[in-house]
Amino acid sequence: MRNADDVLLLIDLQYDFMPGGALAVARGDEVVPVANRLAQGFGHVVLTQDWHPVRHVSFAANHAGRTPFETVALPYGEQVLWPVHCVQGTEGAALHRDLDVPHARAVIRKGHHADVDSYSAFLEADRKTPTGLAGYLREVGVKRVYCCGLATDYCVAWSALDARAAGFETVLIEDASRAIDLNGSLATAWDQLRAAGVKRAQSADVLALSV
Ligand code: VGL
Ligand code: ZN
Repeated sequence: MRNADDVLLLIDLQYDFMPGGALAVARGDEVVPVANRLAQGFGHVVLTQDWHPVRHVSFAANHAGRTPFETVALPYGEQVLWPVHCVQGTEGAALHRDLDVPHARAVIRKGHHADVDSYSAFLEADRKTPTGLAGYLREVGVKRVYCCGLATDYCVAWSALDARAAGFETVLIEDASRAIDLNGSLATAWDQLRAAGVKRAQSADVLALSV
């Protein structure tokens, strides 16, 4: 079992990111059993849920003449336009039923402001509105954050970079994550993660307590 100052952050294990979902990540369902195994080794687990209002600014359907996977310029920067996904209260926004983490202590819902996206579990896409997760983790004495889930190159990478920026030692568990990989986004994400000092690990090593 991991120390009390470690947390496992399981990102967006929701139906819309699974094969057949609105924003399907290839082989995204394969990470659920890996996440379950990892969670058994952690006393402290936190989940996230992408949780958008139906009029969310990240949905291509809310921009006349735009189609998914194009980008638009928004006041806070460039935004990829996505298919409608993870709408609050829908089946697609629900956590996968096979996720077996009854001891998860908190669920952070993100992307709930209609005008701002939030890939990161820590900071919204305006890069200044906090979700409160950093404060919560600090208050309960967490020092190290293990991140995994969906998608490696968006919500997992952004969460890991922000965990690191908030001063936590940060590890991204590669085989417990799957990527969207849009226009080279996976390679770019790994470059940024490496430069920021986020460690790259495999679940077997994390379970063996060697990372
Ligand atoms: C995500 C795109 C849009 C993710 C969420 O969970 O990686 N990606 N919303
Ligand atoms: Zn989203």
